[in-house]
Amino acid sequence: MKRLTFLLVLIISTSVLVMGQFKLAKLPYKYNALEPYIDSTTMYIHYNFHHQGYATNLNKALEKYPELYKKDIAELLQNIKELPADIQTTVRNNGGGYYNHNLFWKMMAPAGTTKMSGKLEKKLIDNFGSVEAFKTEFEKAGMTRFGSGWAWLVKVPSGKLKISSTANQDSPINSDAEVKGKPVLTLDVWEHAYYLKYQNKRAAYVKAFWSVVNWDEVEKLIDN
Ligand code: MN3
Repeated sequence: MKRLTFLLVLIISTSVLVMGQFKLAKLPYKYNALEPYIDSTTMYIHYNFHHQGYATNLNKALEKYPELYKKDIAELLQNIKELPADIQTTVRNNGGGYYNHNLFWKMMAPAGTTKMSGKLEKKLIDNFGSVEAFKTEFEKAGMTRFGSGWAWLVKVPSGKLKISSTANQDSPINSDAEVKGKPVLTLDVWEHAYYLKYQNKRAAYVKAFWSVVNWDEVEKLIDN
């Protein structure tokens, strides 16, 4: 009986501890759902090792400051300079990686399951002149990012849509972002996101991305 009580206390206290930490959002589709544009092995490794790695490193860095587990990740990233100095870089890089990938998975869907609505099309035309011009500018942001980083479509505070790119795991919510605002579409252009299938051909990966964009999610993010 004593042993059972001990075990129960152990299980409950461990789960309370784990519950407070940052966990990956569940992948909204199967690993092979974005084939052939994004292959299943890349999805599996990207989610379970890269994304999980950022979450694990973030949680480990916050061990000294467990009250921070209760904060929203976006709030931590928006206020990095107010965090203890010894964890600022880890939160920026690993917290950024944790946050960015949670967004990225949601912004994709199996090919053919969503379609750009007339309303969204009009919004893109209003902001960029044409849907083609929007796509070209977004592709360019992904292609010209030297090294590792992300391409973004951002809703800036005035309500306008802008395209940007960030290095490493930075994002438009960082207080020092060049284009600050709400991310409404993003593409991971780290080599780990495409190398197994596309090797050095980043352009082919960036173009393939259009087949798996979740346009419903993009529209929802722009509207809310
Ligand atoms: Mn990645």
